[in-house]
Amino acid sequence: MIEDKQEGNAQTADKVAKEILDWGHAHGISTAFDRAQHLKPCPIGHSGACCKICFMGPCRLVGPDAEEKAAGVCGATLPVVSARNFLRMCAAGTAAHSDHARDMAFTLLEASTGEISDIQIKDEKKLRKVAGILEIPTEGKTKNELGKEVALKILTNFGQQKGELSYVKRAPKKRQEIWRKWGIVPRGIDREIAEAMHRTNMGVDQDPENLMMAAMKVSLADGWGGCMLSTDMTDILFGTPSPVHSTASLGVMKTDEVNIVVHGHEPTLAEMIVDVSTEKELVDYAKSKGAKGINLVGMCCTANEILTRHGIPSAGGFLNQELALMTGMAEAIVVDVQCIMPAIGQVQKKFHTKVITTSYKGKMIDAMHIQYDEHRAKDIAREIIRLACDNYPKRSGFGKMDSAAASPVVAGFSHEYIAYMQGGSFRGSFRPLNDAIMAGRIRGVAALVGCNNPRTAQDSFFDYLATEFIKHDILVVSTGCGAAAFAKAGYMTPETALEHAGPGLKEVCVAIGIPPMLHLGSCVDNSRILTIMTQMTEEGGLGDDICDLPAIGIAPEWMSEKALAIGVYFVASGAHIIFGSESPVEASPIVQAIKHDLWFKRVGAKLEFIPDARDILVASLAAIDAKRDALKLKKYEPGKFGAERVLMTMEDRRKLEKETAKK
Ligand code: NFS
Repeated sequence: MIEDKQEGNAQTADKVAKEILDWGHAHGISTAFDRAQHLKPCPIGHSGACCKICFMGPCRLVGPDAEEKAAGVCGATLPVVSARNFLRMCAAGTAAHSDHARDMAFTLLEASTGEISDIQIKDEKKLRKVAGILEIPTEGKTKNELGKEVALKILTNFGQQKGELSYVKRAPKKRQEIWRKWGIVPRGIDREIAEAMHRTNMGVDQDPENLMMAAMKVSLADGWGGCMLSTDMTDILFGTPSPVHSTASLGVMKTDEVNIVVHGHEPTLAEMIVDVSTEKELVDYAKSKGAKGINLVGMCCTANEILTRHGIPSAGGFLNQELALMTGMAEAIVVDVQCIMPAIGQVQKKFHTKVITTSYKGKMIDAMHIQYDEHRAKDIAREIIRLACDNYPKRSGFGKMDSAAASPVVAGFSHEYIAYMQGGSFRGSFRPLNDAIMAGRIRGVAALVGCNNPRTAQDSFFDYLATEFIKHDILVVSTGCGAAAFAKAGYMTPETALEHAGPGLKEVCVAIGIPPMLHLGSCVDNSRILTIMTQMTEEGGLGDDICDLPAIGIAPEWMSEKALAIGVYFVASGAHIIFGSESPVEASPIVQAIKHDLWFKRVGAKLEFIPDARDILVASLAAIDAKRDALKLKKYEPGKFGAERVLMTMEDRRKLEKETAKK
């Protein structure tokens, strides 16, 4: 598949998606996979050399010696233009995650004050923990009193004008000092986004270094702001995930049930649909329309949210959305915000599927709109389900109608659960993982995250890198569409460790009964990886800052501005990050050097773009081994480990917990 991709032959490594694509080709339906082949990217914009921030242009800074000689009408040079474009992408990504977080904060507030009756705080333990981090006294307060205070405090993080975001202090001490030294501590989320837009306006910031430091600052507002806050509030409201079994791929669609696909990002409406979809009255309604029941499935990050909390099957990531309609079995696809292809409005016309938009922020001309209102949350969820049921008899028979096999998946590895599985409720910590890394049993950790992009054969880079990593004893953690890729491929089961993992990683996975690839949730849950890295650092033995850890982050098939913001906040947090594809600032060697060398000098990490999957693997292994060397850890040799504390098995843990509970 990697060879196919290099030759430009294959469109996907997802077997079920391929069957549907083939069916589409036979029936004259083109999708993003086909459009990507026909529509070549503009090489000028693709490499960051196009400036369109004012109406004297667009100015396209091309030609030999463009970096030295070319300039826009205003005199903006190529490095300024590239850095400005880059900063704007990071600001947009930050805005998306953070606006989602803002909505979660209002939901938490209204759930706490009782203005919303359909949603209640589910994880009080986490609420109290978060309140502690926010320095809100918890003594003697009810969960709703506390929920209100937490929500209000979080809301101040958006409009705060001075000072530091509340969660900055969750980072390792050394990291905080680095941020303060370089002036990149985010003050308020909205302030950083607005300032980034101002600075990139015509005639403001004209220093590429300064612009690229601002990219780190706004992205930090995403990671330690929007994303982390959103993860915490979602856990508080809907529960902190722990492992659940489910299935993944477009094979989750059922031929004889009402299929409802929930797609997008904000989990609130999806949670309501999950809640009411099993109500007898609704199931009977589905049956009255000739269906055997209601089959709810997720897509993109909404899928990850309801998969990790409820075990709802995932129909896959970003590139599967048009294909879900092409099954001819989707009665409704319910969308809110982000990563929703305008194309589904067109594809729907060929099928009976109803595309239902639910956010005033994200309407589509060809869709029907049912505005989500949390004050009537469950009623709206019921209305949507009934509508889908009404649509069931309208199936035309056109579509790739047969149910393909879906892969088994174990998902739901929150950072809390990962600590728990390394020692139970009373001794949960990251010590065993750190010890296993120090001893060379586990070589390092790789986060394989981010989107699919039809310019890469779907999932091919993910599949190749993940299987190679675990073969080399590298534990893989994943979120977003990357996690969906592994779930669809059937890699997220404990059995994968037996089949594919190297000897050290296999031992660890077998001892605690986990897959070698851990599903951590949606893209905002990349913040869980920040927390894990911080906890590993604080645990001791692997340096005292995130940049010391033998770890790598990779977004091999990225496409979204959100992915870029995530990549940059990880770099600013000290993690070495590699993106697949060409660099969006390729045209400017000066800006390339800034995100590589200058960032490395200042924050101890860099952002690389490497188009070839095999080169990504080589660079990743080298980076992990270099970190091991710098820490003077035992040289990694497959099958040869140093002494280390033995991990508790599940059985030991249960025994210990019983004994401790007795006491
Ligand atoms: Ni992330 Fe989620 Fe997927 Fe990319 Fe889009 S769904 S927020 S941006 S495409 S991983």
